[in-house]
Amino acid sequence: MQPNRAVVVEGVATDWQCYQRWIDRTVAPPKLDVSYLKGILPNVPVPVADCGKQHYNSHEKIELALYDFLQSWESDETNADQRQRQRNRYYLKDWHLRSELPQYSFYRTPALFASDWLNEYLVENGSDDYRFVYIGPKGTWTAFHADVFGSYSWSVNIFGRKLWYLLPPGEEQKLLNSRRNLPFSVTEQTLQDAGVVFFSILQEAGEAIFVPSGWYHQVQNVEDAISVNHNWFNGCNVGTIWNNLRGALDDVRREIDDCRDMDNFDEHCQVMLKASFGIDYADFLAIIQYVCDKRLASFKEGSTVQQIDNYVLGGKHLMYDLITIRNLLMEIEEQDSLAYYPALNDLVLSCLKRIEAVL
Ligand SMILES: O=C(O)CCC(=O)C(=O)O
Ligand SMILES: [Fe+2]
Repeated sequence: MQPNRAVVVEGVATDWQCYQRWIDRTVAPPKLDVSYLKGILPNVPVPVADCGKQHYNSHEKIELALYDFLQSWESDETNADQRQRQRNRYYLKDWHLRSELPQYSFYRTPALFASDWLNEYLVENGSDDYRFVYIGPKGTWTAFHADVFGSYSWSVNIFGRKLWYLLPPGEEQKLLNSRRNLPFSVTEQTLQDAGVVFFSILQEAGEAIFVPSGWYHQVQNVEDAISVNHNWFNGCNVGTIWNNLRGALDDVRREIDDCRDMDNFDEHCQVMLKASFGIDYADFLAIIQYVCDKRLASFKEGSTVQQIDNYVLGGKHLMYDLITIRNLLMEIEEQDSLAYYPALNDLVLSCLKRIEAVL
């Protein structure tokens, strides 16, 4: 994670409940066990991308009832051309199944990815998380993008195969058009023609892909495929997230510079930052403060820190987290980034004081 390089990790999912039970591997070829899923999951509305329709730089999103989606998945067997085409358009993705059914533990985050400040904070505070399920028939795909905030992502494939194109940060610049827009989709040919350095990875069931911060990627389900994925950040990339957040605020300020003299200009900028980037300064610092105080409390009391999925934070890792947060907050102070936000600046200073008291 620290060198921000992509990694494939094998054999991380074979003991997962979803790996073992969602797929009927007694038939050839193996297939999704739709009747089992209908038996354990309620007929909830699920988010579905229509891969036949472009909406800005991604696919149009609709909502379907889970059982209707699963029904169309099964229509495979009919072989009727039209139904087949319909089936292979709809991609169930970004489904918060884990938070919707918290008592159903169908997987456990691989230990390698257990240090996750974002979901640790969101889950423990009852907020919307970044833990998703993807169920995509062959031919569905995710358009060219980099992940939210510049977060890491891990994606574990539990069924089928996915083809990934992954670009180290900066390589995407070679694809900008004359209006400085990135393409909606890429092919191996367009990447090669543009002289882009990229990795092409065929991900098998049971394998995890670690997508580092700021790596653009495009993903295609070359077979019916099912995956679990988290977006997150931790001590290794929190500085990148902060820099991206700061950059996004700069963009907002530039965008509405002509309104600089209005009342509450700086607060307006934060509202727009949240709308465009997903979080604002207060959200980001609330996560940092929460992670920091949880570790400080355990440091003082000698108790353990629970991370996501009941992983326990080791003593050296705890120190690493605290030192990383101290360095980040000192950098924020040196940059004078919170000059317009005195309440947030006070929060940072008091956090720093609490860390300095124990380090
Ligand atoms: O599997 C997909 O379709 C997309 C996954 C993705 O973009 C990610 O894990 O960051
Ligand atoms: Fe992604």
